[in-house]
Formats: sequence, structure tokens, C-alpha cells
Amino acid sequence: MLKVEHIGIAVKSLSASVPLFEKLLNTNCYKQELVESEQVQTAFFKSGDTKVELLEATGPDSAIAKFLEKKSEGMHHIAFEVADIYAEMERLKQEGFLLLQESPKKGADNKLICFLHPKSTNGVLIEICQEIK
Ligand code: CMX
Repeated sequence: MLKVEHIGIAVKSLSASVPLFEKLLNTNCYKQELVESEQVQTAFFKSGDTKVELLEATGPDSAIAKFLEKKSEGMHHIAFEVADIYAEMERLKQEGFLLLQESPKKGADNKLICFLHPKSTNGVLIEICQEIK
């Protein structure tokens, strides 16, 4: 895997958390994006070579709504950039990790993404992602 592409943080309210993270990181949110398929509104910040993604649920069936119900606000996932998501998914499958998608899906920030179930990764939700060229 090439690098930590972003860290996802579940929040109850972007309108409250965006200003807080702007203060914390001392940089402006550079993009907000709705990902309808995931029922999330996202807000992105740059931190050096990586990013922070804040995630607010837009519907009750969103993974973020369920996460907030069970665990409250906090770190939701770590996303690693990969050079070839198809090859990496195959490798991870062969290694016994539990992939949540059979094939990559379109995520925020112009990426193909795939998640690994936290039960197979020591309780941490892992995303792998590759920029769509
Ligand atoms: N990190 C760590 N553990 C998590 C987790 C997370 N983000 N989300 C759920 N879990 C844990 C639950 O607490 C639960 O643990 P226990 O069994 O110990 O109570 C377990 O995983 C539940 O697993 P489940 O019953 O199979 O499924 P859930 O309905 O809770 O869904 C998951 C969990 C990871 C399968 C689901 O959230 C998912 O498919 N996530 C991928 C998609 C996603 O997260 N989209 C939002 C972000 C999109 C974006 O970045 O743009």
C-alpha cells in the first residue's frame, strides 16, 4: 500500500465540526461532497501528504448513523491508497481478509474504494482506494 490517503472521522454535525477541525488543523476545509450511495456528506482537509475526511450521516441507514448510535463520534476508518485496487483486493482476499465488496465501488473524492470488515482487521475499518484517472 502506498500511503495513508485519509483518516475518516464520524461526526454528528458538519456545521459544528468543520470549524472545529479548521481551528485544529489550521487550514480550511477545501471540499464538501455528498456521497449518495453511502448516505454521507463529507468534508475534506489536507494535512501534509494526507487528508482528514469528516463524515456526517444523511439518512438512518447510513453506516455513519449506525456507527454514531453504537459508538458515538470518533475515528471511523483509515484509508490506504493503492496502485491497483483490483490486484490489491485479490491479494487481501487470498490473505484471508474479509472484503465488504466483490468489486470496487465509487466513493468520495473521485476514488474507487473497497472496505475490509473490522472483524478481520483487529477492529479497525480499513478502506483501500485508488484515484479514478
Ligand atoms: N470501526 C470499527 N468497528 C466497527 C465500525 C468501524 N467503523 N463500524 C462497525 N464496527 C463494528 C461494530 O461495532 C460491531 O462490533 P461488535 O460486533 O463487537 O459489536 C461490528 O463492527 C458490527 O458488524 P456488522 O454487524 O457486520 O455490521 P454493521 O451493520 O455494524 O456495519 C460495517 C459495519 C463495517 C460492515 C459497515 O459499517 C460497512 O459496510 N462499512 C463500509 C461502508 C462505510 O463505512 N461507509 C461510510 C463511509 C463512506 C466514505 O468514506 O465515503
